Amino acid sequence: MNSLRGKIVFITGASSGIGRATAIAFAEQGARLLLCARRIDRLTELARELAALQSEPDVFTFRLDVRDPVAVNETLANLPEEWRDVEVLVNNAGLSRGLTPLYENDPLDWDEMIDTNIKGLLHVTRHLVPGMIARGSGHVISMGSTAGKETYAGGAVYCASKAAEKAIMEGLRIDLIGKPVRSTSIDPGMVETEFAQVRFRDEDKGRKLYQNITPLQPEDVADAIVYAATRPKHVNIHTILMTTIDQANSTVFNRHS
Ligand code: NDP
Ligand code: 8X3
Repeated sequence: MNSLRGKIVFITGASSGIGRATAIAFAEQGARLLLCARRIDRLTELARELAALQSEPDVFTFRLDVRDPVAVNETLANLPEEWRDVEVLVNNAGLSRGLTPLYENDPLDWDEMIDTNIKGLLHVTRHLVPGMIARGSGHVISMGSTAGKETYAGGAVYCASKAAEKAIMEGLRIDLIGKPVRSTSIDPGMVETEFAQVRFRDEDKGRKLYQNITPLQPEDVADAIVYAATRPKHVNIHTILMTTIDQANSTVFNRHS
């Protein structure tokens, strides 16, 4: 097993859902946590929670909008010296907007999804991988989705963004061949987070999506992320495709009533 004790794990979008659960799961491994999101108040609250869980939590939180490439490069370049050697990058920040036919979509929603899910992932990865190569160790783990495997109605651009994540992670793996840096795509189906509330811009509608079904929980996904990161260093987990037992693919669900 690859111990992460004392190693820096950087999680984008740690203020909610999968990113938040992943921060807690890596803290349990004794990792040092570098956490960003736009909602800094949420990160401060999480850091407080981690302090209650651990005797000596080592957490550094900062505000970052991954859609802004200048901010990504400047903020990461100016991290305190002791927080720069990222061992594991978790590209988790992401979102969907809307569930309507493509020809009825608001193009601003396309920008938000593409700028976050694709370009945000690219800029953060581009900034951090050279250091991993130079130090001779690193791991890039990105959030894909069943949506990147099979497109569903109303999800053309979100699904495209996750299909892009799949291609980017495959390309990164090819480009890293011969280098001691691993790359993994974690591809869940429905996970009960704020994802649907953000998609619909409606808390009630978002919550209802997870009724009459047993969805994956953020902790299930965090567990898979930690699994990939803690394999021996010669083991590269390419993808983990995972759903609740109530989901067969992007469109087939077992609703309980
Ligand atoms: P949540 O909405 O609960 O969390 C999304 C996180 O992303 C938040 O912390 C949010 O923080 C952050 N984020 C969004 N935009 C930005 C941005 N521009 N800059 C920085 N951080 C940002 O959703 P999930 O936890 O479900 O989603 C996490 C990832 O998992 C996403 O990539 C999503 O596509 C993927 N996924 C989700 C599934 C699901 O069913 N829930 C299934 C498969 C994949 P803040 O708003 O504070 O910036
Ligand atoms: C999130 C899962 O099916 O809502 O990627 O797109 S889904």
